[in-house]
Amino acid sequence: AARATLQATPPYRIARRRLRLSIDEDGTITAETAPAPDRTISDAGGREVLPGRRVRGEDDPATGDAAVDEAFDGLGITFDAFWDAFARNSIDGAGAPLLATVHYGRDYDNAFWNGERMVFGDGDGEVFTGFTGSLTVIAHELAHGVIEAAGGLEYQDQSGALNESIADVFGVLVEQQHFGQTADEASWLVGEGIFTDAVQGRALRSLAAPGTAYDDDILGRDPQPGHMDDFVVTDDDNGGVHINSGIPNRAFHLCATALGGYAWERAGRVWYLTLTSGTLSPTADFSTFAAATVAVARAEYGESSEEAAAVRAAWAGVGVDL
Ligand code: ASN
Ligand code: ZN
Repeated sequence: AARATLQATPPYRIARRRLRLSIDEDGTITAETAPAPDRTISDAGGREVLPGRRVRGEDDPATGDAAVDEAFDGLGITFDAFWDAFARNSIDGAGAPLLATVHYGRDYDNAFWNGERMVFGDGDGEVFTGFTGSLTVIAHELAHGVIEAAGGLEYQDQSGALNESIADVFGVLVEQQHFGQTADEASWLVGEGIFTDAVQGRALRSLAAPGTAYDDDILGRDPQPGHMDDFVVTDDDNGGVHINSGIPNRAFHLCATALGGYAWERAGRVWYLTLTSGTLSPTADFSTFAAATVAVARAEYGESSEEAAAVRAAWAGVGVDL
């Protein structure tokens, strides 16, 4: 008797879409096509020159270089999370390629989005290890691209702190989706796992408790406030964009934990729709953004919905007036 074997390795790639099969509790199989990422990882070889040498494309196997493969995998996870949670197809919503450079600079203690690609340092080995070692950092940098594509938030003062905060929110949401964690189960940490053992600290930032992520001899104490009473006025860091982001970060955490369940489903959806509404000014301050989230929650869930109430209470909890 003839025997036919259909061999294909999932995910099935047809053009740049994948067929995904899922099975629910009562055994119903659903087939859907989802967009696939288009990743290119380059290697700067320890120089601060972009893009560096192309080392892995979408259909290439793992390279064995941890930074290259972590970037590749992290970008894929982030791409899928944005699609699954918000039906967003890549950075621009239209399938833009995902470009990343690793091994950027020597002892380079940072990662960044430069307007067209994500760039990751290896860390100095004293304080930081490689920045691709954290999924939340990879998702944070990709989220900067999403924020820019959505109309942008000027990287200065409160709009800059919102830009940082929204990148952190998506950073943690991607991780929560990847691990299937509810708001109560999640760590709410950004940049866990990239400190060396010499550092007294859990992560770069905590959305749940800004100001408590680290307290270290070299790094000092995590400077983030979690309430407007402690807003930091400074000229450093574009007006403290990585400091005052603690305030909207904690507002998101308050909202997500008040609602419970998966944070990306309701709190995350409200933040995402606010960002992508097309009506958010690039110079929006905390109050403007807060009012916009409340308006979105009311429109999406109803004037007197639990969601609208949770969003309002969250901003009140961090001292941001609507
Ligand atoms: N790691 C930082 C960030 O993505 C780099 C920067 O300040 N641009 O926010
Ligand atoms: Zn950032």
